[in-house]
Amino acid sequence: MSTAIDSRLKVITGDITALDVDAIVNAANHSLMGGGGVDGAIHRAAGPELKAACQRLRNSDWPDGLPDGQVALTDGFNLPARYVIHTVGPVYAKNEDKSGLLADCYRNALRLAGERDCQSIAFPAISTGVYGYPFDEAAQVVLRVMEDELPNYPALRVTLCFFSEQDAAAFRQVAGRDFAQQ
Ligand code: AR6
Repeated sequence: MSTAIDSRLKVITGDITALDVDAIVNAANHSLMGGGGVDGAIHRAAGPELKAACQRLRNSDWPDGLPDGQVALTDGFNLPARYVIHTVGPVYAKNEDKSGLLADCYRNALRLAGERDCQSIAFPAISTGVYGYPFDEAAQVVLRVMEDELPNYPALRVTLCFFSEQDAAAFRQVAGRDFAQQ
């Protein structure tokens, strides 16, 4: 069954660096200095100015690194997106519930996008790659945050950008419904 937020939620498969949205979210690490996965792709596509901007953020606001669940904003430089919202997802641990930290990534990114008057934001599947979060558990967290938070940002459209059709299908399966794809 669709819900009230579905008219503002898209689920697509593709490369987040190509999206023409106001902000894309980066699944970064504490250092903010780049890495593999989507982080590496975003740094490559944005160009070296992104790393320099991240270094400035480290020097000014986050000398000890960006903690799990927190967010930091830079420009998008060579990306179509105006902003990159960097966040650090939790590393999955079997015996510890880190769903609150994963929810914080999404919640804080939405808040920052709202503060910057963004009308569109795209998220990758934070923590579900190198950081090992089981996809279905992460999908449940994402759905819950969207259902709770999107009503607070009536002007914001959200794209969940999965890297494989298999992940997009798994998300639809967890949600029990289809979503717009474009
Ligand atoms: N567009 C969209 N999604 C992508 C792209 C892309 N271009 N590239 C990969 N993904 P990961 P994490 C998907 O590992 O688990 C980095 O080294 C990927 O298939 O990028 O939060 C950081 O520096 C997966 O579904 O992020 C950190 O050290 C999802 O993005 C660490 O990895 C997230 O996978 C963060 O790990």
